[in-house]
Amino acid sequence: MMQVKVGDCILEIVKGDITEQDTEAIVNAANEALIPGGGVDGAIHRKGGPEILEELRSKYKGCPTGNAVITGGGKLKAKFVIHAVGPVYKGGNRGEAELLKKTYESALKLALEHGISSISFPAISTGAYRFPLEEAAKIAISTVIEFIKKHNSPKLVRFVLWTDDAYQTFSQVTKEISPNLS
Ligand code: AR6
Repeated sequence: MMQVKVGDCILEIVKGDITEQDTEAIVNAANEALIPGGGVDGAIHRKGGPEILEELRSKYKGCPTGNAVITGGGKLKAKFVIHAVGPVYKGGNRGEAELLKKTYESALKLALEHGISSISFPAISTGAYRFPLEEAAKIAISTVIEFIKKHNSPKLVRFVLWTDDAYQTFSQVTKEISPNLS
């Protein structure tokens, strides 16, 4: 586990399962159709129960890449799930980096609008969507730091990494970026 202070806020890097987090919100790595798939998405819907999908169906038609929508957390510990749609990686020349940044910003903006003070993120796009891990980590960490510096919120942002490789990469990138924090 690793913690870094950013102003009054805390950025945390942990290894674990996003569905077990007790932060007010957790973020889902969703798809544009908002139809449950595998990975994080599958785990959230399995553990959270059918009401999350019912709410998605009744409120939203879908969600374009780079955007996010919010529902309740169903049976999860988290009160809210923010469903964020990251880009499919297609070689790196199709705006994937900008879209991944926008995805994190969209999720953080929704959190701000709902007064959410603690949130957990997975490594969006690094599974089925094949975004290279190190580049994804640099974008994820720098975008979160930029946002919390600007808004002084959320008070806690936790990255929850499933694999050793993802945990090591996110920790290393945070170490490289954090000395520049003031
Ligand atoms: N907790 C935290 N991280 C996890 C967990 C978990 N329980 N399970 C997997 N990961 P992915 P994507 C990691 O594929 O790449 C779905 O089918 C995993 O090791 O969940 O954005 C959706 O419906 C990887 O590092 O999301 C979409 O169609 C990271 O979470 C599509 O996949 C993201 O992997 C989205 O693909």
